[in-house]
Amino acid sequence: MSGGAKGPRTPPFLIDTIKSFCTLEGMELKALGRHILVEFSGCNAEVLNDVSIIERSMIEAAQIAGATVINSTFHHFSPWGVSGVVVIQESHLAIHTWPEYRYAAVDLFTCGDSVDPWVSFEHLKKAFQANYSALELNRGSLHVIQKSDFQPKIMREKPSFDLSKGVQIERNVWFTDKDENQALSLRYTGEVLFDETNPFQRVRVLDSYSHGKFLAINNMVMCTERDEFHYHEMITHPVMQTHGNAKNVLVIGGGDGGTIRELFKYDVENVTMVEIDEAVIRASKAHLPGIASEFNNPKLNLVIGDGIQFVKDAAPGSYDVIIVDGSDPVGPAQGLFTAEFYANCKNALKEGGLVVTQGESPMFHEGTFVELNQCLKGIFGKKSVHTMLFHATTYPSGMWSLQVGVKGPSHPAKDFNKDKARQFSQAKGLKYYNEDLHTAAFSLPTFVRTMLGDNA
Ligand code: SPD
Repeated sequence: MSGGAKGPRTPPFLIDTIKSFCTLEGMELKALGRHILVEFSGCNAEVLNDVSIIERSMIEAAQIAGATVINSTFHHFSPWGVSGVVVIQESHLAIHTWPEYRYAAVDLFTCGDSVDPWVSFEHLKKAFQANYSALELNRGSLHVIQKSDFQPKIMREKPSFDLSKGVQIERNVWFTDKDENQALSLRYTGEVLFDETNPFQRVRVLDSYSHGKFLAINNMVMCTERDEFHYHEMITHPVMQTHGNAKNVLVIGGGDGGTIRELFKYDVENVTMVEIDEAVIRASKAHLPGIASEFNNPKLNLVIGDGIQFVKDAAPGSYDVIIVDGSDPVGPAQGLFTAEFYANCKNALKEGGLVVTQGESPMFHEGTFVELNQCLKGIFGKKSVHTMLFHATTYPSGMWSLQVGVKGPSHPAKDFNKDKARQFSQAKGLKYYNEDLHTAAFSLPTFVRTMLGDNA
């Protein structure tokens, strides 16, 4: 069977194999199983690179054909491609994809006559928007093999699962945040709670086994329910405690809501948040309510727009604290890593004000980490830029930085009220930040000091 623009040709050795096994017209051959080898070509390359879509399509293909799914395991490769198997009570469905060739090799193998593998084939053809060629083989032809009087020493008394109770599919599908050489992976349920691609970026909410639901932008983890407090407490409290009396605060980015949740633990007059992508807010409100809990706060001035332009247009001396809670420097966040942006931030700060920005990782993005530090030093002066490290357990490498620029003489590691910081963190039930960690976060390992030229 073949279709589409150009079906791959069948190699001669395969034709011989097929001839010896397959059902010939007019002759009834009995066999143990049916095996369809499918060549899907001209597929949608994005689909072939998306482990979630492929896993879901393969499971659906099994179920639509009437198979009983036992479990599945899917993996995506770097830099692209997906491999996976759905194990069914009637055998298996397997796939390997080459998005760069818009090609997928698929095996659909079913035993007995209760499942029609061509139904699975039809489903996948549509899902991958593919041209195809396919060959059906009978496996275990009863012309070739005979049943023996095999008597196992130990008979299985019961099936390994009780079909009357239904079968819990065990899925093994992973989200990976990576560059060419390093990665952080979270196993997730396979359910896609939110998935939208807009002109800015792709926004997803997935449900991981170890860290709860998580927000991903462009294949990078932004925050997980389990460890988001590390990041959101550390991007907020050291600068707020250092300032001591911030009333007007600006947040650039931060659409998941975690940073404003922390800010509203203070007696602020107003918080302006400028998020370029409303989909991030919508996804977080719908699926991460524990993080997106303060969007109805009357002191919030929410602006959906370009934070870079907003800071450029801001009146000088408007804010006590500016928090740059952006994504990594790809897509719309790129402009958050420029000298022009931080010069505008400095201009928008009051005297004594502080800007803090997520500063990437000295172990994962060494280049960006150092460049951002140099960029801030160029704007605020060498002595007025300070780097914190904290544990970001779901960002690649687990070691993340926050970089602070101060418009004034204060030193954030030293000039804060330790007693107030202790009382505040206890009263508010903070889980990461405390008065000791405030100072400790600014103590850098020697190799990081060296990277930043701070050893001299
Ligand atoms: N690599 C991840 C860096 C993400 C920084 N922003 C996270 C947003 C959480 N509010």
